[in-house]
Amino acid sequence: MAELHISGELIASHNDTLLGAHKSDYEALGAQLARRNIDIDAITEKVAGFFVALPSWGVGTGGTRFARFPGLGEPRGIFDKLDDCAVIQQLTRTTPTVSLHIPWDKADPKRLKTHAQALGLGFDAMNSNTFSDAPDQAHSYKFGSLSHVDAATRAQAIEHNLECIEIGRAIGSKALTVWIGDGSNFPGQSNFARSFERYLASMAEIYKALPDDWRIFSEHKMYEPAFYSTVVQDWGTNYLIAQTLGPKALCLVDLGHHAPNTNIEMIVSRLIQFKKLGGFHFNDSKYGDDDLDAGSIDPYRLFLVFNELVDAQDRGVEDFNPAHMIDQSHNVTDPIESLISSANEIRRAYAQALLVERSALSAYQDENDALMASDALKRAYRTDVEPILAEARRRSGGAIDPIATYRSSGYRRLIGKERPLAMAGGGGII
Ligand code: LRH
Ligand code: MN
Ligand code: MN
Repeated sequence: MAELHISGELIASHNDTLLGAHKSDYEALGAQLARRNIDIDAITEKVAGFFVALPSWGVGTGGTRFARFPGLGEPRGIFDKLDDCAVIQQLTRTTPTVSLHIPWDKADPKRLKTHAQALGLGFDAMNSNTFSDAPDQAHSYKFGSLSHVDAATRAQAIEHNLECIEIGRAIGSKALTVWIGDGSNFPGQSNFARSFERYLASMAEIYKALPDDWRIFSEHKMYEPAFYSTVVQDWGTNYLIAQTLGPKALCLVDLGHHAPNTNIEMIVSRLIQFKKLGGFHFNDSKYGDDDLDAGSIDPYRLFLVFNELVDAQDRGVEDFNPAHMIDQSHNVTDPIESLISSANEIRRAYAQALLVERSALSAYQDENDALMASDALKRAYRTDVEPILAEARRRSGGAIDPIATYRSSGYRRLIGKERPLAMAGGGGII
């Protein structure tokens, strides 16, 4: 039977020591925001209602193409991963769901559900994997999967996605995320049009099997593992996919899957405008699909993405319900600490975006006052919203300082004794 690892008393006693300073910081910020006609409690409430899903594969050490350095107490499989995710949720109250990757996390759905429920966790989108070969599969994905030239290989990849939907149905998921590694390394290696036709036909089969209340997210990525071309390379192709498949098909934006300097927030805006934004894989990057911690490299970009989301919310865009998920690879930090910090950074960007004075911004735009328009964003971004984030966590039973509380819990040391230093249970080198 699963049990929570961080005691409520530990969180409470840690919070007690910080409460005095926290209260005065919150009051000071409240007074500052009141001068801007912003009610701090209304913002805190919104922030406390914002959640982001954890990637099951993120709680193990990731690794690179060159090496993997396992850490102490690596999860041995999905049940350990869920235990680690529960610790993050207990402390942050920001991450109540986990996104599974099949076959890495394949297990009896009943056990999955019971274990997660006992930890107070639910499941977000399912992720299929046709970018690597499972030990027992008949056809290799070396030369592609859903777009493969061979019909039997495509059928196998379709079947795998259908199985992901079945597992997802049994555990309460409502979406399937499909990312494929299909592409080519040499000009001429594959026919762009034909491979895309094959991909669309395969996706149409998966779409047909989608329950009515499910959504399917296609995830684009410019390169890697294919280095000359990929079948779903950018948001334009992704939009065509979603449009061709139908209303339950939407685009997933992984922040790391674009060329450096791409204006991602504008892609987000376009997808919202044409009702095809499905959700996000949050992470940060400097060069490529670095899978670094959200907000660690370019927090302003993260804020600008959230600025678009809040703008859409404010404009009352219909059926606007993007999925928020983290997709990171942790190599030099304790993955639990990285995920705690990333969840906080994502909420920070949201809180800052909520502070943008939108009617003033809109007036500056209409007057072509570029400087003041930019300043309206900067003013929100410059605001230190940490007291709001801490208060949102505290009010929901989480920790004012989650990393310090986590460190003092000794969780990593404890599980280090239980879990032998070995290979992580799947979800390695991506
Ligand atoms: C591909 C990707 C995709 C996979 C995950 C492990 O780079 O972003 O979302 O499912 O990494
Ligand atoms: Mn991703
Ligand atoms: Mn990626």
